[in-house]
Amino acid sequence: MTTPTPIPELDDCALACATRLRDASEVLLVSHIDADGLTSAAITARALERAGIPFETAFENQLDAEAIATIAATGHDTVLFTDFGSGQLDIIAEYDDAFTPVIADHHQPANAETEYHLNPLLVGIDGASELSGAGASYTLARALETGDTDNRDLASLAVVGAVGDMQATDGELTGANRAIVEEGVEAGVLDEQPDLALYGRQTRPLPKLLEYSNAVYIPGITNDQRGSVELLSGLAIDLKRNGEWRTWVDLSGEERQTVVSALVECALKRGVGPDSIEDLVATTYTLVAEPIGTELRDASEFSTLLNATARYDRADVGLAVCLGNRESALDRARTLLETHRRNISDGLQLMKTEGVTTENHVQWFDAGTQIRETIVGIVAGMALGAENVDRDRPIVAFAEKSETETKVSARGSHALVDRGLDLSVVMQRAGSAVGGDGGGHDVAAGATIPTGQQAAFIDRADRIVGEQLDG
Ligand SMILES: [Mn+2]
Repeated sequence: MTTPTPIPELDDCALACATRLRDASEVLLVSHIDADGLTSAAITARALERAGIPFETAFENQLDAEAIATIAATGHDTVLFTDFGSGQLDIIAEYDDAFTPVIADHHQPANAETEYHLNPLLVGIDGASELSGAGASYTLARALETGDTDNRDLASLAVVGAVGDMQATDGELTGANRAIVEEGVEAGVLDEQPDLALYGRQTRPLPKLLEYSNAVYIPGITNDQRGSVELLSGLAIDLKRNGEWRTWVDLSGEERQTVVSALVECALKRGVGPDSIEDLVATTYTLVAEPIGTELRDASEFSTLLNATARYDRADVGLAVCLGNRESALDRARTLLETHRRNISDGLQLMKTEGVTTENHVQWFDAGTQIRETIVGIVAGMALGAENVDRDRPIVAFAEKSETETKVSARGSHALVDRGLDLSVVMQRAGSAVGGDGGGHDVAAGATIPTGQQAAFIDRADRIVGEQLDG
């Protein structure tokens, strides 16, 4: 591999895994279906191909006992797991006669050991904020380099994976992720700049960029189409070109500065605190080899496009886009993203018309089968910024997962987290109290519970949130 390496702590392990893969006659690559898992698969697929190692690819939403049994039955003697595998080591170990596992993951390992196990947690690197599945896969890809191959161009996909895995803290990637960013910049595939932290800089019409700015809630702008257009119209900027709305990346540096100043002034006037104002600026990661004005150019938009393919079970489409298919796969991915956006807006509309139920400390909504369980969390997060929905209470939304299971998604605000809210604890405790389980992050978390337990769950969750906010 090309030296220096980005994460020296993982070098020995990455080299051992790479050597084992090279010794295999062929490999089954199995990855998780989400933005991090898709980029993990793309990175390792590219590296295996460059190393001349034959492989097949498969995806799983959940690596459970049944999925592992199916994998074992395929008869491959080497199976490479990316973005999962560590948490299922105990089950995988049962098949040591069937195949040799090689794992590149960043999740908490189960209580079992295996020889080829690449995971930042094993060397004291945080797997939640410092290295993603795609980052672990990138480390492996670097170790798979031979002769004159250079896999550093894959750093851009590793960054898309990390961003998609929500690893950015305070608006930027840190720790081992940072080392990967630096390699990408050196390899000429990435650029990083502080910029407006709004989603859609490459593709969204300017008013939509502001209107959908739910990272920082600005009264009269966020979720307010008229307010967003009004603010922009008052500036000395041409908002349209050839009859089409311009996008953020169409603006000159000076024009961007004008918008930022106006936005900050407006936010301050409407009572947005200085901490939130700071959140308006973040480090943005640009994939410089991709065309300007496309989703692929911005790490955050790219990861959203991948998530859209994953949520509708089209991992094949997401992988093809990562691997450079810019025709049918990209078209298909964009169609999926459009469908995804329509489903979200239908979901929001449903919440708006039916209304949420307010308890002492939480508010909730049961979508039943009317919102897909894969997007109910996004809808809940967006509803939290909408009119008629209180921003001082976390929102809990239910959607049917199967006949027996219900998905729970909870979303809070940073202001609530500052007051003590930790939804991961809420989901975990209320979930296990009703016979399910849950977890996640302080501001966004989820659970799966037996259908019919919604009321009992809300009762528990309401009490726990009350304790957190009082404490
Ligand atoms: Mn991951």
